Amino acid sequence: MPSIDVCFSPELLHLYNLSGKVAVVVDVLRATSSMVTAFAHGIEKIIPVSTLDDCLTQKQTGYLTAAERDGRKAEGFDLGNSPFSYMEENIKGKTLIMTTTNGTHAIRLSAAADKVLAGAFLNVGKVAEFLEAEGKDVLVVCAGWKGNFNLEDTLFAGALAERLKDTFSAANDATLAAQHLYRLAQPDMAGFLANSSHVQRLKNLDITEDVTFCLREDVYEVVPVLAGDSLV
Ligand code: 3SL
Repeated sequence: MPSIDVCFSPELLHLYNLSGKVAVVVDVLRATSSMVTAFAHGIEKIIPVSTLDDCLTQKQTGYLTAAERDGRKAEGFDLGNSPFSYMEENIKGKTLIMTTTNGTHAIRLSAAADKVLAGAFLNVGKVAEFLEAEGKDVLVVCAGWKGNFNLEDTLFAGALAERLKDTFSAANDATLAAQHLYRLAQPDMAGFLANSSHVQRLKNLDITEDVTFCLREDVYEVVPVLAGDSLV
């Protein structure tokens, strides 16, 4: 039986061997939720980059740019990091170069895996189906916040492990902890996360609708997969 493991922060990735595994990178609030929303609304390609400079230098005619730092849209870019910005008609068929505080960097750091997927509550069911079809060991890479643990990405890891509990074994205590937390949180995920750091950070920026939306499960059927430098 393949196993599912959880890396709580990109800073811990050096402890894991990604080779032969499928990495599911998650940044529930909000990078991977926005990416999944963008694909569900017809974006063709997303190039995740780590820095604001990379985002500008890789821009080509017809490409859109998106940049977020510390929760705010960065100056000089087309879009920020709200999933609601990716529900617009004008993103259809476009390529987006995107940089966010944690999520895009976590994707770049996971590139050594056999496959890299973008996961979110919004597409958790489809991610689980993809992983079952693939049948390889899985590492959920939580984007966290600037190297630190966060609750929302851990809850996603728990949700995914729950969906896969009959077909994947828990690799270790990290997976079991994520599953326990998810079970505790599930009756009221928003309430469970109310005092969490990033929910508070976004609340201070008056961003609350995004949080409610990003906690919804199985809204979209897309699974963004890294192909070279781009999610497709
Ligand atoms: O850290 C990230 O990658 C972002 O998702 C953070 S925010 O939700 O846009 O503030």
